[in-house]
Amino acid sequence: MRIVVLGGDGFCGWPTALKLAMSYHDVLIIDNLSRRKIDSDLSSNSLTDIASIEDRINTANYYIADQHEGGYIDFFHCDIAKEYYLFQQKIEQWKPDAIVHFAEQRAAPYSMISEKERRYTVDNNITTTHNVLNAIVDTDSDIHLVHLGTMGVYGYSKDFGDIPEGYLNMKVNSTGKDVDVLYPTQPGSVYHMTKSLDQILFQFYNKNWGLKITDLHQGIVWGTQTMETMMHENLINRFDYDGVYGTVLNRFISQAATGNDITVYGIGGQKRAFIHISDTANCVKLAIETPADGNKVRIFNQVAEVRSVKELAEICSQSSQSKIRYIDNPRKELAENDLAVSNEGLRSLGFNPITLSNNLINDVKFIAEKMKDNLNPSNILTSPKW
Ligand code: NAD
Ligand code: USQ
Repeated sequence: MRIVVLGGDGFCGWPTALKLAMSYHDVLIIDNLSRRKIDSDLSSNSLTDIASIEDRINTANYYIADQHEGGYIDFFHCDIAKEYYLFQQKIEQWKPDAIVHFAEQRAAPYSMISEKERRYTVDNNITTTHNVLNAIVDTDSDIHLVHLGTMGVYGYSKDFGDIPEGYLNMKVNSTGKDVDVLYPTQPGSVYHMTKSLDQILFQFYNKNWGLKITDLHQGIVWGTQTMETMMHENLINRFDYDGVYGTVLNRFISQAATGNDITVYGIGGQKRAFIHISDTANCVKLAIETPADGNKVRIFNQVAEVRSVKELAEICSQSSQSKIRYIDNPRKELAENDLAVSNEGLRSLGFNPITLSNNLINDVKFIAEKMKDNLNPSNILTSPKW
């Protein structure tokens, strides 16, 4: 298949693009490299030394060609929010069967720093998603769009029982009828709010133009390397550990690997859904290879397991000298929550989740230890308060 990966230079996008190209698909990455710029604006960095996009692509194509005929990666620099006509023309010219959309500002803390970041996150994420939908309508409405959404659109509670896949089945009091409604959103940050708004755009473009859309509501991704990114040092994936972009488990593992305290916010009673980075790539591949029809937006929960923050901190502290430090929670969130999530949709396509194990944690710890000189301790507690 011909697949465009928007945001393919990022943490989830790069290993996914590699996986797809190694699976004989032709891949075009479109990215404006804004994440690399945000790193430098925040004086932050990936713990791993990531190669330039040019070196990534050249090395990837060398390894793909060495292993088999078929499959390659190309790159096109474009700001999808600001350069609509350039973007639309590229899609028209390249003729993809599917577009995977990772290209959004994805950190909740970043989206809550100040009005500048709140407005940037809304402008960038909503306009990017809307432009992608328009490019599909204007080019070929048969292109299957696979979007990376988030578990955070649901909020994190069992108020309506186990979290279903996108739609809540309920009985309407006045008519007594059973209906499926889009699950009521409960975003906890401006970033999560943009993902809730994305959902409305998908519902409308599907209803009006019959677009084929899969929205993958993904949990917190952990890990850093996949089989493909391990092939050469130029292919190494990024690893965020800072207080703005670093996500909880990768932060805890890197803190444990470098002898820093493990930073639990509040009492650590928050439960969240997690998925390993290799499974991000696996699930996107499954979703692309079994496309949605245009009858309804297809929503899957892309998660492997639910864990509490405290439980993760204890696992990381047991395997290291680091102690757990409880910090006033910079976020507005419940002190504790209960959570259960269905992942039947992807399982029905063959998803067999990788779950947390000491072996896997050790793989990540190994990278963190190897790269520990890159960790700047002053970047650990940089979250804004909201
Ligand atoms: P990332 O910041 O590492 O990557 C995003 C990429 O998109 C970057 O390379 C960036 O340069 C690019 N981009 C952003 N705006 C763009 C624009 N206007 N035009 C072109 N390129 C643009 O983020 P990630 O962790 O890889 O996340 C990818 C997607 O997956 C996001 O939509 C995020 O919401 C979702 N997701 C991530 C996680 C996680 O734990 N990392 C969990 C759930 C969902
Ligand atoms: N937390 C700590 N200590 C830390 C960092 C975080 O206790 O050092 C806690 C937070 O308070 C929160 C939980 O860990 O309760 C998760 O925080 P996070 O930063 O790992 O995740 P979050 O902000 O929710 O965002 C991440 C990604 C986002 C994605 C989301 C999936 O950055 O792109 O959408 O995970 S989900 O959480 O399932 O909505």
